[in-house]
Amino acid sequence: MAGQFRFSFGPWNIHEGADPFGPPVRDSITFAKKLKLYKQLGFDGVQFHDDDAVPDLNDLGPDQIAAKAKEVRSLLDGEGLVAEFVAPRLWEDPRTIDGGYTSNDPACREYARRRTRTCIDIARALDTKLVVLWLAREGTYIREAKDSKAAADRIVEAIDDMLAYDPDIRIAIEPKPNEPMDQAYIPTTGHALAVSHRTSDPARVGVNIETAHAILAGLDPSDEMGFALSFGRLFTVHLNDQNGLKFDEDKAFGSVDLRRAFNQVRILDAYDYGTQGEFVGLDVKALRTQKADRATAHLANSRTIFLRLLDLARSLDTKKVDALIAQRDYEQLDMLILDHLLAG
Ligand code: 3MF
Ligand code: MG
Repeated sequence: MAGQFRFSFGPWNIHEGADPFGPPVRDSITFAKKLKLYKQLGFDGVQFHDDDAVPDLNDLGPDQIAAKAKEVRSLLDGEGLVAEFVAPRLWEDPRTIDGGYTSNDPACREYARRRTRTCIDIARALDTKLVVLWLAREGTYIREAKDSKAAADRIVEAIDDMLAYDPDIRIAIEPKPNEPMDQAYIPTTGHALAVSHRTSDPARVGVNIETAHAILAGLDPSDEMGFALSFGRLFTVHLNDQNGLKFDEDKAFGSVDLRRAFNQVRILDAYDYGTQGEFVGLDVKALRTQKADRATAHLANSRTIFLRLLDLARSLDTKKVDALIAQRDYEQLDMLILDHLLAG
């Protein structure tokens, strides 16, 4: 049991602190230097965007992309790390201004599909079969600007294209209700799994549940996880925290609501998350106010909180819990949990 969890984060989680209102406040750290920090911080897996692995990939040919990916693979090997997933970055290129798979422009839709196939090639070169789809701009600011029925059809078609392109690849859709868009087309786990069931191979299409994204949708992250676990489709998670309905904060795990974090750890542990190779992924941002020499503390702290909550999940007196459930004494159950969290 103990120690079975492996942790991952993406290189963007160590960053310069720029936000939409101000410039960077910390120096950049090279990718190779970031990789050296993973093991020190207690992490074994690296999450990638396609261009985290192969910068400027739109300007490179297939051989150059393959060579660069191979180089990154040996960097990983050298550090004893593995790639957890690769995600196509479909929100920066001018051809994705109006979305990728759901763009109204067929040339832009074709670009998004081509870029995704390249992302799959990179995933294979990095020896991972998992592709994460954060559908950043697949939505609208103006309701009448796109056809929501056609958008859902196009997302299904784009995923079918990926499944056909590589028979081994698995897709984890990362739902988020808004930001950057006013309304996203795949806002929740339920939407993602409904899409999954319309694809040619639903078993290969699951979800990446991010704590903050579930909260932004007004939902409880642990219930979202339970729903995905029930379908056998929780392929990965992006643990973090979020202080109410505002911009996506990516705060350290458990830093806003410990009990909500406890319940996420508890459901993951209860249903053997991790035993099929799933990573405990983090998506946490260093605060802009953090000085450079301590700007990785949010990662180590999030991992520590996960492990401490894991101890609490495992030491919870399940007999007492079951007895209170049998008596329908949920007030006392509430108190038992609060006592347990305070004592821990
Ligand atoms: C957006 C996110 C992203 C995605 C990442 C992987 C910065 O709100 O959470 O993290 O998780 O791009 O697709
Ligand atoms: Mg995320």
